[in-house]
Amino acid sequence: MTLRRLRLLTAGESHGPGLSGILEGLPADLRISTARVDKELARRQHGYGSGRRMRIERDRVQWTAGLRFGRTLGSPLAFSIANRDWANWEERMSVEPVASSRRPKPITLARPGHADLAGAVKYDTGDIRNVLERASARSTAPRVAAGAVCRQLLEACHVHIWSFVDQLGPVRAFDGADEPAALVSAEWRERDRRQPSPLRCPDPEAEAVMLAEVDAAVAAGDSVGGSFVVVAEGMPIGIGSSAEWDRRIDSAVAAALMGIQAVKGVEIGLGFGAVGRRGSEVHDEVDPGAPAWARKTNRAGGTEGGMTNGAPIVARVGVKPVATLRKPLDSVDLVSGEVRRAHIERSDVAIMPRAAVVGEAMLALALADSLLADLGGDTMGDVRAAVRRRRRRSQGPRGSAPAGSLDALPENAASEATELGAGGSGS
Ligand code: EPS
Repeated sequence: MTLRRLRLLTAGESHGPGLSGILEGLPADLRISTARVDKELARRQHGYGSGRRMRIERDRVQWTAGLRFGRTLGSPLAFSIANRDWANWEERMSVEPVASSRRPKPITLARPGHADLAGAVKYDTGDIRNVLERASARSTAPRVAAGAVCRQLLEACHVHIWSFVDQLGPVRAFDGADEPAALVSAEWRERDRRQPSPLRCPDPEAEAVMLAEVDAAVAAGDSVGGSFVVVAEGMPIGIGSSAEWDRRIDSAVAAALMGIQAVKGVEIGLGFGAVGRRGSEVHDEVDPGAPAWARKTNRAGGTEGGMTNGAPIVARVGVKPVATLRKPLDSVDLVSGEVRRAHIERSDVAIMPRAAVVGEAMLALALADSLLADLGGDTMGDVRAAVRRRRRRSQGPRGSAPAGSLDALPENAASEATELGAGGSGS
């Protein structure tokens, strides 16, 4: 699945000199706050269960192209993020040739669950470091920077994205409620932006048990996974398409989220929870008293027929435990064929709070792309005007907009009324 209008290319090894990205296809005149991008990069570094590496890095974006006076030019936006840890790896990860006597011992014991083994076969290398450096979750940093740009575009269109951790290991928040996002308080969301809790879980009782679960995994030399929920509020109705599988908004959202390291599953709305229920317990009735075709429930997670339906887009993302274990599983040496314990790298034990921030970035990228692909626009003025038009024709039945306003009518009806003169068809 590729993006339809935007293009994002990222590069960088985890312990190389730095990370880079190019985001192409943005409209001109989008105001970009660098502080906002850096804030998202800092959020990606926060969380209980992170390894020592996060104490070394202070991720900051450095723009190298595409901006003038803080606004996009419509040209490719290019940026870099330094790896502070590079100072400790200059020889081991040297870009220039190094005599074989000075090279580090190759890594030959693949970690089950990591890219190590398949990558070593694919690239025909006897040193797994050549694979793991790029497979590292460090490569999510430039994705978060690009996502922070997309998020600013979405916010200019009144679309807001947030997330929370809803499961860590076996511990699930809100007793596995159908619509956990609806149970998160505005206060928690506000506090999460300013001073996030250690695991970014909005159910404090569950979070206390989750913290103990991380400690238990550390003590056992093991790792834990979990799931997070990511939400986008304010998407206009009808973005995506039922006309073809690769235009469905669900495909774009799932592909963007599945592309995050360690992700093994994505559910939209009830997801797999819908399969055992009758239709009457799954589909969302329109709330006749509410404007803009709002629903009484949001079990669909904001998508129907491959299109946004105006309700918040809600995706739950399942993340497997980190593959590097202090007490490693068995492996087979790539060269000697000996059975030995898998390689140990410095690593995280639990990545849930950070993975959720990456999920926000990927959702922002997918939604900004779909919005731009569907509504077009070379400038932010064009994009905003198109979003406004779409919102006008999404207001719902007559009566939810001021009486006599053409905005109260679906857009086709409105233009028909204009053509026919006041009073519409008169029939
Ligand atoms: C990672 C291992 C750890 C993580 C890294 C992902 O790095 P290191 O081997 O340097 O300790 O900290 O994530 C990041 C550096 C990051 O910025 O997210 C891995 O094996 O994927």
